[in-house]
Amino acid sequence: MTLSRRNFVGAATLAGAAVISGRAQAAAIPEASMSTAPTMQPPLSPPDGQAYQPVATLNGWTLPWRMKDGWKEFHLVAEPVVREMAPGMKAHLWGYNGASPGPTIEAVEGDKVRIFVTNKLPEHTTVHWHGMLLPNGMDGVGGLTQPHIKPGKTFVYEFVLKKSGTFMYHPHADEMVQMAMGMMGFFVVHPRDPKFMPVDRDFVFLLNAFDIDPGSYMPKVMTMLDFNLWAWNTRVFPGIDPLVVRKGDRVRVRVGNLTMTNHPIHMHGYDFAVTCTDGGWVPESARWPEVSIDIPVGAMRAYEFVADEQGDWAIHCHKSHHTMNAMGHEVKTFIGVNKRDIAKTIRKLVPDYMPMGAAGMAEMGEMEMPMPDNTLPMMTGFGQFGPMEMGGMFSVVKVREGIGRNDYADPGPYKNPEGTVAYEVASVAAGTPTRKPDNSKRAPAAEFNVIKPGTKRPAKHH
Ligand SMILES: [Cu+2]
Repeated sequence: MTLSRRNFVGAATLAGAAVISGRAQAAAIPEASMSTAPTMQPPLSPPDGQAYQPVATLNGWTLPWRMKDGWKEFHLVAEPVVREMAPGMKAHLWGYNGASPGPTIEAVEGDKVRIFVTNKLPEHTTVHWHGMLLPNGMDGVGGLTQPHIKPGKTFVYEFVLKKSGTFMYHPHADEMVQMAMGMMGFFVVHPRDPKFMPVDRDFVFLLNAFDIDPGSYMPKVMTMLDFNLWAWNTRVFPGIDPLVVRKGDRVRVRVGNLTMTNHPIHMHGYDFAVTCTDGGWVPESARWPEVSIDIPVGAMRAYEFVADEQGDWAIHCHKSHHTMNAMGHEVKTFIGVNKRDIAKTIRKLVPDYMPMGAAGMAEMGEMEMPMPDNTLPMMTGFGQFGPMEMGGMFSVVKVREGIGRNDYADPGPYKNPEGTVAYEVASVAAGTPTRKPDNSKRAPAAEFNVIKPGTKRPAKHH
C-alpha cells in the first residue's frame, strides 16, 4: 500500500505553469493514490490549507490531494478490487483506488474542489456527491445531468463546498450492480471555523451488504434483501477495526447507510446525542439522547459523546441477523428437538452429519466448524472471557486512560477493576424458598373458543 505524496509532486511538475481555464487544467491529471490495506490507515492531517481534526476511517484511509491554483485536486479511479472482508475471506468487488469502499475525501467548507474520476470498469459509471449543494451539472446522475463516463475515460467534477457536514459518494449509473459490487465512499467537509463542533476523535464508516455464497468470491448483484454479509466499510466482524478512544475524549461517530434496509446502530456504555445528518448539523436545542440510532436507507447520522467510562464497549447493529456471517440464513431452528434418532438415520447417508442447535446455536460459536474455502464462520470471534458468537456489523469501542492523542492502535482487552465483573456463585444457598404447586386455588377449566378449519364462526368447547 502506498500513500505517496511524492507521486503528487511528480505529477504536478508535468502540468503547465500558466493555465487559463478549468478544462485546460483538467488535461494534467494528478496521479491517483492507491491503498489495498484492509486496516485503518492513520488519519491524514491536512498538509496545507486550514487545520482540522481529520477523521478516522474504519478499515480505510483518506485520499491525499494536491493544491493547484487555489483548487484542491483529487483523483478517484473506479476499478475492480479485491477486498479482504475478514481474515480468511476475500471478495472480488468494484471500488475506488484499490479498495471498497473508496477512500474518504476530506476538505474544508469554502474549498474549491476538482475531482478527477477515471473509469477502469468494464462498463460506464458516474459519481454522485450525496448531500452536496452544487451546480446541477456536477450532480453525477448519468443521462440526466451528464453523459456517462465510458470505460477508459476520465471526467472532472468541479464545485465549491458550500457547507460543512458529512456526505457520501457513489455511482448514479447501473446503481443496483455498482453499489452491490461495493462502489461507495465518504466525503467529509470540515467547518471553516475550527471552533465549531470540535471533537478529539471522529470515526466514519459506511454500512454495506453483500450476498456472496459460501466458497465463492463474487457478490450476487440481483439480491434485494436477503444478503448474507452485513458489513462496515466492506468488513465483517472479526475483521472490523475497534474504535480506540482516549478516556475523556469527545468522540464523534458518523455512519452512512448505502444498503437496502435500515440499521439500528447500538452502542453500549454511553448515551449520546445525534448531532449531524447528511442534511446538516442538528441545532443543540433539537438534539435528543439515544443509545441506539436507526440509520435509514440512503442516509447518514452522526452522534457524539464524552468517553468518561473505560471499557470494551460493544457497538453493533441491533438486527441480530446482521451480526452473523454467511450461512446464517438456511439453518433450521432445532431448539428443543431431540435429534439423536434422526441423526442416526441421516448418518447412514451422510457419515459426517452432525445435528446442531438443539440447545440453541452458541455451540457453533465455540466449535468453529470446518467450512468451504473463502467462507467465514457464521458466529465467531473470541474475547478474553470466551467465544463472542458474533459476525457482520459488530465492533468494540475501546476506551482507555493514558493512550496517545492520535494513537488508534488496539490496546488489547480491557482489564476490569477487581470486583466489577459479573460472576458465578459457588452454589445455590441453602434454605432458598421453593414454590410448591398449589392446586386448591386453581381456576376451573376455562371456556375457550377455537376456529376450526373450514368453519366461519368460532365453535364453543368446554
Ligand atoms: Cu443492520
